[in-house]
Amino acid sequence: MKISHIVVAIALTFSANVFSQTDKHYALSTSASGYKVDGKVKSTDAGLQIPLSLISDKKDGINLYGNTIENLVVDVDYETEERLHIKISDKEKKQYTVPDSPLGIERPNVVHRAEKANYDFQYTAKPFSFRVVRKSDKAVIFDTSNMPFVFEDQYLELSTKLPDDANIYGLGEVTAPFRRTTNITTIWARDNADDFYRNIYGSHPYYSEIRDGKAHGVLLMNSHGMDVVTADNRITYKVIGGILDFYFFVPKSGSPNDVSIAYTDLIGKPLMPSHWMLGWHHCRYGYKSINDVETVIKKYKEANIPLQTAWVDIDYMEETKDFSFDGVNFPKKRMIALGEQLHKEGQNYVVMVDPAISANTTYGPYVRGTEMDVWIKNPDGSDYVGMVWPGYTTFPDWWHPNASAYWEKEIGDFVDMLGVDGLWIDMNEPASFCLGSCGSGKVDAGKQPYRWLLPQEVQDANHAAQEEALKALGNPPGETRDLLYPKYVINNGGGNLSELTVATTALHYGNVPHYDIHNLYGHAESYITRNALIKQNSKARPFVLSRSTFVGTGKNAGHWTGDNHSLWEYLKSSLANILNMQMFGITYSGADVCGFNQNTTEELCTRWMSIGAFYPFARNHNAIGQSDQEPYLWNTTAEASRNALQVRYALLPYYYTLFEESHRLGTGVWRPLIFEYPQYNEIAANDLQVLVGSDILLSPVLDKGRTTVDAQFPPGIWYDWFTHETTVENVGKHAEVETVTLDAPITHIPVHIRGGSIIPTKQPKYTVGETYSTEYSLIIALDDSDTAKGRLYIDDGESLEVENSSDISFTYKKGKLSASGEFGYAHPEKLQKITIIGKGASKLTIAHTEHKSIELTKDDNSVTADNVSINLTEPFEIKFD
Ligand code: MIG
Repeated sequence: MKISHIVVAIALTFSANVFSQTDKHYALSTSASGYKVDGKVKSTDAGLQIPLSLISDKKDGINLYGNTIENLVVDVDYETEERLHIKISDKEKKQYTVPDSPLGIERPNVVHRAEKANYDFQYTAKPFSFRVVRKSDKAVIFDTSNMPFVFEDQYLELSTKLPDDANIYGLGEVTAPFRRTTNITTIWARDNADDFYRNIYGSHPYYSEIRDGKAHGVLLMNSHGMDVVTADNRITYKVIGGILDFYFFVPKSGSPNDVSIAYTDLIGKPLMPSHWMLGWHHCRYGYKSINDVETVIKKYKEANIPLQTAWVDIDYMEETKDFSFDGVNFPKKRMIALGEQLHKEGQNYVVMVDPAISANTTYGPYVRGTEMDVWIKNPDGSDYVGMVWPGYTTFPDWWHPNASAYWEKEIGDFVDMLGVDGLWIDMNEPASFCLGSCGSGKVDAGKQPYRWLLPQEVQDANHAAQEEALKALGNPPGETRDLLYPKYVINNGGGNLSELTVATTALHYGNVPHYDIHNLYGHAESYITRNALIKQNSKARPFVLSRSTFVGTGKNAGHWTGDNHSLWEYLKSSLANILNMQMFGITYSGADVCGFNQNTTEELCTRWMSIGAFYPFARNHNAIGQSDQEPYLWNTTAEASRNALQVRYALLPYYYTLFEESHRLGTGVWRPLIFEYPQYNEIAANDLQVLVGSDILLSPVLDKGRTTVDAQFPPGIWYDWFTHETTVENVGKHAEVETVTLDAPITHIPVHIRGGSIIPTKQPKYTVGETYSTEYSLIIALDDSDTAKGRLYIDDGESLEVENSSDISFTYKKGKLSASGEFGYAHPEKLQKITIIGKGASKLTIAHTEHKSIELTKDDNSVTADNVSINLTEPFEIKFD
């Protein structure tokens, strides 16, 4: 459906208010002394090593925000053709570095210098600066020259130049337009309801730039708090600890997808979900009893809105204690029975677990954790006490050698008893309701009123007392840094670094202060939780959804973007948030559909269900105290949900194939248009449409009161999913991006298929299992030379270790569809239906002598062959005339 073509290119991006930006965070440290090469540059196994020392002639240029470190070492490793590693560290190796372990990042062991690298490394000796040049087009992709370079114990600063109006993507986690505009991105894991432009749950000091159609990526592997300024033709890193450990990703092709592949080669590939995880999920915080949950499941069914997974939030717990049940409203027996019932219906079950453990000597998980000594500690070695939902709590220290065993037991027993299919790990920034420590010795102190429920004077008094207590605890022994109040104050949305989290002075195993490790806490929990689930059931792919994430978390867990609001701005920004996660290698990700905080409206929830149905991880979720938002509550919402979910479920094999690609290569399941068509700068900022893989284009309505969408179409042919009409035919050498106004009445979301693609589908049913048990269909969408290509991946959809699988390539050329590839999947899978869309398709016929059973039906722009009945267990060809 299209209304009109508009020739002018318009910029499609969501806009949000930029908060006031202070000069301090923007400013460069212009008085900095800088460094010079001092000594012999050595060649090493994988590259070279450059010794640096401080240029000491400038007295005012040292100790800007900490203690200047005089001697540095630059290790330049040509790790692979596509990956350059530049590590600038203190010679004495005292600065904290991200651990080389699954609780940090497991680094590849590089022993040879890559031949024929796609990049050049160049440097100047005095002052020291370096450049990274992409060989193919001589583009200088990183250049630190003529800008301050500061290396202190609590302050690192380094900048690179950028061209005018550069296309920068990534850096987070933050709610902001996908293409970064002038801003500061602060990185410090924080429990916050998705404030625009402020730091929230996860930490990803990674960006990708697309310049003249070519992309590269840059990671700063550092777990400390930082501000990253993207302004004034530069990127400036301002980091409050650690080292400057950079990785550059420079694939030869310059394709943004290849940058994602190179990035995940280093950080780990995204997890492979099971079939069921790709179905529709429903959740809410604030169901009053298990009856509510059962009613929701029933009403979904009555409304024929497919529901795959029912979730239960912390409501089920007794006094919000992990691994316990509210005996009146969510009795254990009925919670177990709910799981059994769901499984009987082919549905699934997920519940929440928080990391904080109620500090109570009558509570098993606390007693056992104390015996195993797994808690984060105060500087004096006593157990650190914070406060979360159950009142005073301790926090597992994931780096303690007993932590995995502890969690395996608690998680394992619980999951085994309850029969859930996965865990949702929340509050792992970690969130805690005091400013740092709530004061030690609060074990058995009972449940306290949440701080926001107290009168303001009491809150202020408590806050002041907590700050005093925090200061009184002092620094860990031997610590020389100011961990509580570092002189460079990052632009943390929460203020003090220890605000609403564990104190930066608290200690992890090996006397590592929380200051250094804060951003890794949720990442570490996700790894240990995943492994605990695997221990409990080594056959099925584990399901973990984590709120806090770090570089590489995507291999352990999926992510939801946290507490958004039921507002149109948040519907819009959800697309950019998810696209960011795709880049960060957390491809199984989504936002709370219909909005978490505040009350949704029928129209907003309807539009949100329509696009939410296509989120890689698709779940409706609501906050406590907000009006209900189950999609069956309004007729239009119910209809829109059925419409969109039918497409989602039809596309399950396509999604699953994309997830397999993502798991193997690291590419996004959702992709911004610019990642597929990097040569067209007019789509560089478009974050209001997305591609699923490269072949399905979604153009949702994201504004109140609108029933049309101004959609950008990259060159090519684009067919309407529902009508098979050609919406855009824009081919030839001089084809440009075309903007089309699409009709989108309230229950409709425009979905387009790219000409040139072959899409595997199933017949949408109520559950994922039922859908998967139908036979396959193929949609062949022709390009301007009547050809098309596609891929289908098949396995059993649940095994952690895949024993047999099929990887089938389809091509259509000159009227012939052929299938080749690997056919290892043992179960007979049938192809039953083929739809060919494109000019002349409706004139096609088929040789009936060979395929007697086939029935052809024709449309204006397509032909469908039914009863094809071909086994997808071996190569085949089928010819249309
Ligand atoms: O702020 O468990 O982001 O999804 O429903 C309350 C209750 C704690 C925050 C999560 C949200 C969840 C809620 N949790």
